[in-house]
Amino acid sequence: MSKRSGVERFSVSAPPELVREFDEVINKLGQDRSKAIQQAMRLFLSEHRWVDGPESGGCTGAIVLIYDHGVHEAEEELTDLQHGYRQVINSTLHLHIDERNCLEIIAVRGRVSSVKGLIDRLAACKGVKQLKHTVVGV
Ligand code: NI
Repeated sequence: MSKRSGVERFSVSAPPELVREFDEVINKLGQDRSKAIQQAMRLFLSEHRWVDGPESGGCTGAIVLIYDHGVHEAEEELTDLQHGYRQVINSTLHLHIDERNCLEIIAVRGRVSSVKGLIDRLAACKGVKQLKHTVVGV
């Protein structure tokens, strides 16, 4: 590692296929590797840093998930789960993407431990294909 005028250099190991795909997207966007890695690091921090706070600390944010409502009991499981976490869910926006897929945006505010628990349990639900969240500690 070497330091030079406000930047720190470091090397990273990654599977060649991941590097190839990464470079392809970077080239299409007209960016360079360093800028893209910095952006990825900031995203990583925003995704994980809020969990660092005290268990009793508060947080606010949004969870976005895409799921297949055709999967047996997926809808019921997600609804039951959200009822169980109603103390941290401010509102839920539901969009029917197509015949099978749904997108839900869940606005959350409450204890870090509860929001973390909700995210973990949503991610484990049947039919959930994608889950992302943006949460900040308050
Ligand atoms: Ni739907």
